[in-house]
Amino acid sequence: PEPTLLADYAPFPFTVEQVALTFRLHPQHTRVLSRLSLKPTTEGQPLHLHGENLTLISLSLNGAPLPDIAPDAEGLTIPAALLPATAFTLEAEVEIAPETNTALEGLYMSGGIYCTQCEAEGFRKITFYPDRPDVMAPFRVRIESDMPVLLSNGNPAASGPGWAEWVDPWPKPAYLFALVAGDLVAHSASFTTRSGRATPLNIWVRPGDEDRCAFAMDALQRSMAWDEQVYGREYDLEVFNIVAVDDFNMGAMENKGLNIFNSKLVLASADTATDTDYERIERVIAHEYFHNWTGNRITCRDWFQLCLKEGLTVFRDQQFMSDMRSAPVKRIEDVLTLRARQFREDMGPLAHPVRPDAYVEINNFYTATIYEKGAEVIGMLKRLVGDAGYKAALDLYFDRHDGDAATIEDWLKVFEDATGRDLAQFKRWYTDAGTPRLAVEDDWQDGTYTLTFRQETPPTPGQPDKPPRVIPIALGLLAPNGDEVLPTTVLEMTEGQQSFRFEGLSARPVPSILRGFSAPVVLDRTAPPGERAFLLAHDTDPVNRWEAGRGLAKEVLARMVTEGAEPAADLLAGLEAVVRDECLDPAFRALCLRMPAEDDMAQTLHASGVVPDPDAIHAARKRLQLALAQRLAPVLPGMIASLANNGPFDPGAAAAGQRALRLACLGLLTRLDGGEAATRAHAQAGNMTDSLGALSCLLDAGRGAAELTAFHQRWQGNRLVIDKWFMVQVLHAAPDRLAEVATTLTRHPDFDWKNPNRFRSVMGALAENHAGFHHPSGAGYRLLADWLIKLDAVNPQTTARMSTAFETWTRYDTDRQAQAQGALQSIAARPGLSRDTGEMVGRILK
Ligand code: HT7
Ligand code: ZN
Repeated sequence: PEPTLLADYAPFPFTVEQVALTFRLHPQHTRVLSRLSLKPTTEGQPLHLHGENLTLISLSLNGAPLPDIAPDAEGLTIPAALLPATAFTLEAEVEIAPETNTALEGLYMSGGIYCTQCEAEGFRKITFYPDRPDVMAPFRVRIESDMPVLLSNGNPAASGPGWAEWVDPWPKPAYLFALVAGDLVAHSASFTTRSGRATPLNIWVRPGDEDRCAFAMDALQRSMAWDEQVYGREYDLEVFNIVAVDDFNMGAMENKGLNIFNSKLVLASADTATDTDYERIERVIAHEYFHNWTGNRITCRDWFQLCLKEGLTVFRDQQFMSDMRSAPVKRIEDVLTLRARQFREDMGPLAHPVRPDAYVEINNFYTATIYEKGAEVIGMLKRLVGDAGYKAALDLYFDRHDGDAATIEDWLKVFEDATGRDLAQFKRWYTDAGTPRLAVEDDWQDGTYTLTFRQETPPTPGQPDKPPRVIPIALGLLAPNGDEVLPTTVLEMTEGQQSFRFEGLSARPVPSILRGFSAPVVLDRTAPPGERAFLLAHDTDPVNRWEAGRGLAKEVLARMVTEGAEPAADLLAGLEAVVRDECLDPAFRALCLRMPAEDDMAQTLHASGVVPDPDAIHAARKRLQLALAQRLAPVLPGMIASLANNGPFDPGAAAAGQRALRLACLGLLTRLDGGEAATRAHAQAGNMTDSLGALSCLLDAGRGAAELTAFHQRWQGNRLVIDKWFMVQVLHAAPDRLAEVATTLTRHPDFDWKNPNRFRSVMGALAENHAGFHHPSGAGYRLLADWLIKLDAVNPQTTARMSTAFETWTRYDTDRQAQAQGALQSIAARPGLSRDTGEMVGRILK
């Protein structure tokens, strides 16, 4: 298929003044009647409407039938000669079959509930329409069904037995359309906006799930208040509805006034959800709510501008979470995610700019680069223009562009106009792919300290040469006694090589570079011996303090892998000091104890020119864990006991941090006692975090069979918890046994592979078990490829996303490469492969 190009953008030559839709719902024969009020904006243009898999029943223009217009695979076209020069009405009736829609795009059924997913191009599977984000229109929707609850966007207008009407007064693109019909119950509350409008809030779930919505509701109320306080943005409809469904391709969707969520991002109770689940629920509830202004009121002109709404909304949800929880811990978690997902993407065959300029299938561009790097770019802008500049720019953005379908050029212009800065060079962060590497050298002479930075961005597909970018480098300097002699200062690097001098210092300082991870770059610094350990002990910037420990651990692990070195004493001593320091936040201490992930080590080794050996990385990581456990042996039992909480469950960040540190200690103790303490902890666990954490320790120790059986028995019927039962076994399988464990699980009667959550809980976890997935036999690669081939026929979107498990295949040795290439080729060769998966596998293989 031919790619769509940014350069080819042309406005739609009509405006849609009003959309009226009627749905007569039926599992196999839903009828959709549409009445579009259209007006030409350019003379003599044909009208092209998108439409896929629609059975056209009738079509008329200003009441006159158009019997000769036949749709093709992409939609229908009405020639200019048949169109009036002024406003006209086009009416169409189509038939669709939600029950057989397994792709979960358009109108489909999940557990007996009718629901929709229209972003990015799903509305064209519902009716004929200009399905592009720059066509915005007010919608009126009538739903006819005997389902008890009938919902759509906007405000409820009228209803009666078997029908309901909804009116959305805010013009919106079709991708924000939503409809839900089902046997649902609401967990309800309300929010009074700052201008005094009491707004009912409902979270709709299947009967029986309503007592697991309180946390999501609380997160929603806090999000609404936060957006008013921090961004001055108020909610703008009479009601806000959220619906949870079990079958969903991604996390959640921000449809105007009617967000639809994957149930795993709504439902939580102490006994069924982990602390990670709670945190994700809070973040995604906020994220989708924040889209009401950044995405819905101001949307994207075209899908190339996706980061305009996604990068900004991720940035806003990150700000929200750091206000709700510990800011440094949140920043560290975000940095970990960025490196694990986005750096990995940026260093491989799928690298693309934050604003791409070509795509084959837009669903393949909901990536870590668009989301996470898109958010980092905004963080850099804010760092460069300061808090006041950022606020002025955002106020101008909302003022100037409310109701628009905007571009990255519009976004940068508000910053230029509000702050007077020229952002031409900064724009490269949007147009150029790749992660810059920042090399640094220092020099000390006669009281003057000089730092010299050199930036270089490796080539990425289609972009061999990269000019220098603007890099904000937050720097602090510490005296040898640990005192800060230069508080955090932002250096602005704009050249390929640039030096910064600091005069009048009485001793050579220790630099703390890139504080708060001030730019998404790889810092290449050969630190002098002792520097990282010094920063781990003394840095006043918590993110860089953690980073020092992390850098040291990676250095030590790399030497253990490549030279067979022993675990270094300065790392163990530094970590011990942090762990014993009760003044430090337990969540921060838990993060310091977390070993670099095996995939992260493989990425680091590969970037430094070493072919990573997954078995050696796995073994070294275990040896380092054991050495740390031995070092901390005297304190572990005491810490585990003192961090226990026997009171009621508290999902807040402080209590979650204590659980995280306790489980980190339990993981280490398991390396010494073979799982004795974990067996007791599992038996006593009073919440899902502790239960699953202890079970993971047991599986790592080669135990846990009885506990697994009991776990399954207890949670049978709870889909979200059974997902965890599948996942924990795959994540903690010994590398040699991974393919066998995963294969056995796919034969389990509960393995409902058409449900994306269940599929991911086995196949996603398979790819996350680094040494197991990259087993030299190639069994992991083949198993995943075979299942992706099977899934592609029913759900291309989820298949394509999961094929990214292979994006690192060229890092490894030639035998592994041959195995992975064979697996990828078997997917690519599949007759009838979807455009989604075809594009991804093609790019990965290139
Ligand atoms: N804007 C949404 C992105 C999205 C999506 C969500 C669910 C299923 C399919 C989807 N395709 C695109 C979610 C968000 O970023 O907020
Ligand atoms: Zn989003």
